[in-house]
Amino acid sequence: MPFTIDSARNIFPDTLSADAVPALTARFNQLSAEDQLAWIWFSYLEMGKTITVAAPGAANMQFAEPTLDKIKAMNFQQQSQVMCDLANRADTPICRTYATWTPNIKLGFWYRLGEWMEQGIVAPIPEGYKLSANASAVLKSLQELDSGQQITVLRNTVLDMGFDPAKMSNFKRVSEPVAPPVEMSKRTKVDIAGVTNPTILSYMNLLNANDFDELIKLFTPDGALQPPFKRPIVGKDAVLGFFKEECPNLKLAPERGISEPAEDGYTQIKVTGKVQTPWFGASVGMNMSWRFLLNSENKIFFVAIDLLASPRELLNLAG
Ligand code: 45D
Repeated sequence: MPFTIDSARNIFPDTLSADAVPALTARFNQLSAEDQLAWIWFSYLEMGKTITVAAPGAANMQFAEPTLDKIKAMNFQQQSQVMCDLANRADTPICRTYATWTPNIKLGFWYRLGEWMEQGIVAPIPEGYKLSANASAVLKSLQELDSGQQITVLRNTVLDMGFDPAKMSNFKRVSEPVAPPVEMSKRTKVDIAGVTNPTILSYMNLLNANDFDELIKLFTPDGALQPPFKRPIVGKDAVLGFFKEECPNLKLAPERGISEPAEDGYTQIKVTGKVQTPWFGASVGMNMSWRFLLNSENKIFFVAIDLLASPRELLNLAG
């Protein structure tokens, strides 16, 4: 029987992903809006002791700027209300605008608010605010995770805020302009122990070069990509859109892999290694795996990207 997207999701079933991330995100979502904001503030401060967030690029900020200006002009009480509305996913103009932004615009927006809170321009979390027992327990669980898992939880909490796009009739996504691909002479090449397949090497090298128009040519027309903890994104157009919105300036550092024949002339390849996000650079190396299913023409029919449960999983290449 030929592969379907659903059956492809099960290749290399022994891959252990970081279940603690969705579990903690779900617990976070049960907290009150006040607790959520204070929780993010405390975890952000806590993380800041060991890792630093890089300032967002101007491209990520231009669409958030008008909203930020409005918030800056408000009094503390109104500012606190806006932040609570975002956490409550309320139906307000700002929550609707927020819903149209890409993840990087949302993160840039909160980055700026965080700076302003520190500088006293935006209402801070009240001094002496005491987290509920529940929120403290969630914070403690976060502290027990590795830094790659911590920043993923933090990213999730920010992305889930704002009005629900599914409830918006005239929803139109706002994306920042895509950065041009890295110049040929400045491109890097990965080496993967155990993998010489040119499609896999090109996938890594083209993604590292932000060359998404070439990258998408490696996929079959009905090909799919499954990001960590997400449903597969199906079809070339949708996958290309995702690359342009969420993948600029990632750094993929695959280390090792295994390649095996599968049914119908397909090949399944698992690769493990590190990924850096531009937000944290080399200070956070996320332990990741890629599970590829290539058709007989060496085109990508499916790839799942997983955040791994532990560094030990980097060595788990069992089919
Ligand atoms: O509420 O091969 C305050 C794919 C307090 C593509 C605050 C990939 C109040 C294919 C502090 C102000 C993309 C899948 C808030 C590979 C308040 C592929 C602010 C993987 C919110 C490899 C909080 C890519 C702030 C991966 C500013 C895995 C928080 C990328 C900032 C992962 C948090 C990227 C930030 C991650 C988190 C980025 C900046 C996990 C960034 C996380």
